[in-house]
Amino acid sequence: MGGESPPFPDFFQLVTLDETGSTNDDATAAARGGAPEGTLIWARRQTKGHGRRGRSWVSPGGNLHLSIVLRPDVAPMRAGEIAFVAALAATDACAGLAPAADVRCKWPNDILVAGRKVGGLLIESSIAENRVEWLVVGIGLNLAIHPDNVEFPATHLALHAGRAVAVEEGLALLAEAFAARYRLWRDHGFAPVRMAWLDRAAGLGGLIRVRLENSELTGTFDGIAADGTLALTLPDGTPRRVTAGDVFLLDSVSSGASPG
Ligand code: BT5
Repeated sequence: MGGESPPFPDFFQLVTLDETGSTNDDATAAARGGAPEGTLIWARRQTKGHGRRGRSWVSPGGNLHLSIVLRPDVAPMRAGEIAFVAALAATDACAGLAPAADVRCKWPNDILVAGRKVGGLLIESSIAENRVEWLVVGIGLNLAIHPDNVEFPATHLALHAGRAVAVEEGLALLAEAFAARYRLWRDHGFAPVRMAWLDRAAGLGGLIRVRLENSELTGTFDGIAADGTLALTLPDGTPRRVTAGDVFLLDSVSSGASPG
């Protein structure tokens, strides 16, 4: 709405939809059909937006929902690094929209503002002949509205920006940030991405609970390893690595609040 937007990065071929089931479903179908790197599917509304493990993602008009096709041609073990690239891009966009807000990444795929979930990431991939054939990076950001009846407390950006945030503005900022962070990763590898992510990590050094498929762990969040796995120390001093799970922050040591 009239605001100055940066030019949309050349990296992307933008597909705009008024409504769809899920941009991730559309983008994975497009990737299977040979869509090139940089294909970006943006929908104003999703009727079947989803998160991990079949969980649903509330996707009303006014919020941002998009999925990007990537073809980085790397070994499969590097595919997980893209979640950190995407998290950084999403936090960049949030920080740009709400400069005074405390914007954090929560492992593995949450974006937090003021300790509440403002966005989420869903990465899907295909491996062929021991290379990554394609990746789809789905990003949902609550700009205008958030659901209340969710497991992790949610929020939306306009509340923290102190003004309405047009979805076109969010799209432009996110696209610009994504292109820049992806370039950083392509040119310099995971190390600078990991450092930047740790700089924005929620709960670092604090107590966390990690919900695994069939069990739970509680321990101190030490950071992420060079391969992107979560590193924590159990109360008895045992170090542990976790590749997949849900993290709950049990205190707020580095959530941006002044340390207690
Ligand atoms: C995520 O999953 O956080 C990943 C969400 C990815 C959504 C994007 S939108 C564009 C693309 N197309 C898709 O279909 N998906 C991607 P997960 O960590 O599994 O969290 C899901 C949980 O978050 C749900 O079970 C709810 O509790 C909660 N939730 C649902 N909608 C929410 C919202 N709008 N804001 C905050 N929390 C929400």
